[in-house]
Amino acid sequence: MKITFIRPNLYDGRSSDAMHPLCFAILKRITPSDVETEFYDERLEEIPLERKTDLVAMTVETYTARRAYQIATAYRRRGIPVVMGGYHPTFLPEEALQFADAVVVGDAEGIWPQVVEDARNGTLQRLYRQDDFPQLAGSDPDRSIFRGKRYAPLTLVQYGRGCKYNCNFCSIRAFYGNSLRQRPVSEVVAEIRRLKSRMVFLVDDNLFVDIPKAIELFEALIPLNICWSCQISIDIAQDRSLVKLMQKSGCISALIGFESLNRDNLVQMRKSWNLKYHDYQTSIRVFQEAGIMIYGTFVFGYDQDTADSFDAAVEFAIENKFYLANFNPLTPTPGADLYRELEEQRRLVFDRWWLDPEFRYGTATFHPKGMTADELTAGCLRARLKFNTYRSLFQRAFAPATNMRTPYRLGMFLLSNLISKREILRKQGHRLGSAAPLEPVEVLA
Ligand code: B12
Ligand code: SF4
Repeated sequence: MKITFIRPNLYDGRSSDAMHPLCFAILKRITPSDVETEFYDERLEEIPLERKTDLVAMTVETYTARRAYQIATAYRRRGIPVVMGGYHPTFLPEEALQFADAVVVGDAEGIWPQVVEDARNGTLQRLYRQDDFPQLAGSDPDRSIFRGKRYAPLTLVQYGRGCKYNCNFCSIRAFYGNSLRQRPVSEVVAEIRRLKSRMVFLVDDNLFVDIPKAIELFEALIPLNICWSCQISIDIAQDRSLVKLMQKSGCISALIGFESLNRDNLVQMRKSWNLKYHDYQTSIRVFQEAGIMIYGTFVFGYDQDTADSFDAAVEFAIENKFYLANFNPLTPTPGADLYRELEEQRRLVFDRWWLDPEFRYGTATFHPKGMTADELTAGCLRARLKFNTYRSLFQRAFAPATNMRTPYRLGMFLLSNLISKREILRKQGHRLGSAAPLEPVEVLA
């Protein structure tokens, strides 16, 4: 039996910032060893639809749903069954089942071998529901599946899953519920040692959901002498010794969701804890004095935002010499409370933006209160372009404690900014999927 794993892109083209999709290294590890596997990442290569295979398994996010459904239809027309898993099918299994033969809801661990067995026996079920939150001990992603593919030169490693916060726009709580799970530190350290990578991206949504466990990890990372990046919540700046420990263990950059400069917006999105201990300026100093470069993210479209909010956020990001920054229109995704709220208030522009052929990446999907949807789209694009001008690049580069700390850092700063600029221009205004209409085909016998 042969399984073809597929990571669809947002559209039917290539990207230059692709990172290893960890879910396939996990799926590969838990696939029975007598099953042949192959893997295609549409961000890097065209999917060879004509190649013979027995089962296609795709990961689907909301932004890639339209493209995933198109690819699935192409395979199913050839009589090849398709299984989908990941965030989007977990939130909308009924929708995914219009295009797939089977859907896996939730984590793959503990359920995937059964799916493979059923496919092998021709008894594939429609829905496989992982109602549990499997323990992560023993998880050992098999990255051999990525061999020969040109991904960004950093290694993605997951320590834990879930978040203790519940921001109203975020999919994480809806996916993981209240469960917070970490892998044993010894296994994470062994994995990093084995990979011999000097640059690691810890992909946890919030590395600080359990502070004692974060400390345990950082202490174990010190002897590895690696550089690592992460995603964290800003409230951790209250504990300078912890930030120092991050630095000592090799942290060089952190993605932080600032989201808004307006306190009422933060309250509305259930993120007022962003300002619980310090104002932004003080928190930023704590990280930057420890040499940690900041990748700041902002969303626009909450009730206090107006057409003037964009420039203030860009100025803030440039003045604070952020390593990178993103300025996104608030985008309701299924599963998040925000989606239900906007749907109830009848403020959505599209019925399902992720399937709509008129939707374009980077554009508004709902009607904000303080500006028009078009102003929201234009403001975010303006902010992205302004942050990514060469003038801004030079202004931000001159930060001896962070972006210019070493020649390696400066190189990383320049390269990341140039790739980010190119990807923004490439993705902005792009339709999701290809121009082909969405055509579900009959379920296979
Ligand atoms: C790292 C990351 C990125 C990286 C890229 C990662 C990569 N490999 O290319 C960067 C920073 C570039 C990125 C970009 C974006 N990201 Co992102 N990203 C993540 C993050 C933090 C970790 C991904 C990861 O490695 N997870 C670890 C693996 C093991 O988990 P997993 O993929 O969920 O897989 C498990 C299950 O879902 C399931 N499963 C998944 N697929 C399949 C398939 C089958 C067949 C089966 C059986 C099971 C299964 O089993 C797996 C093992 O248990 C996730 C959040 C998260 N915790 O996952 C967000 C997340 C996936 N990203 C998200 C978004 C929105 C984006 C962007 C669209 C943002 C934007 N506006 O541009 C972009 C574009 C993404 C794209 N599609 O091209 C959202 C998706 C929400 C949604 N509803 O779809 C998430 C959930 C973040 C969030 N807080 O909401 N991202
Ligand atoms: S802190 Fe980050 S990961 Fe956690 S709920 Fe908020 S946005 Fe999501």
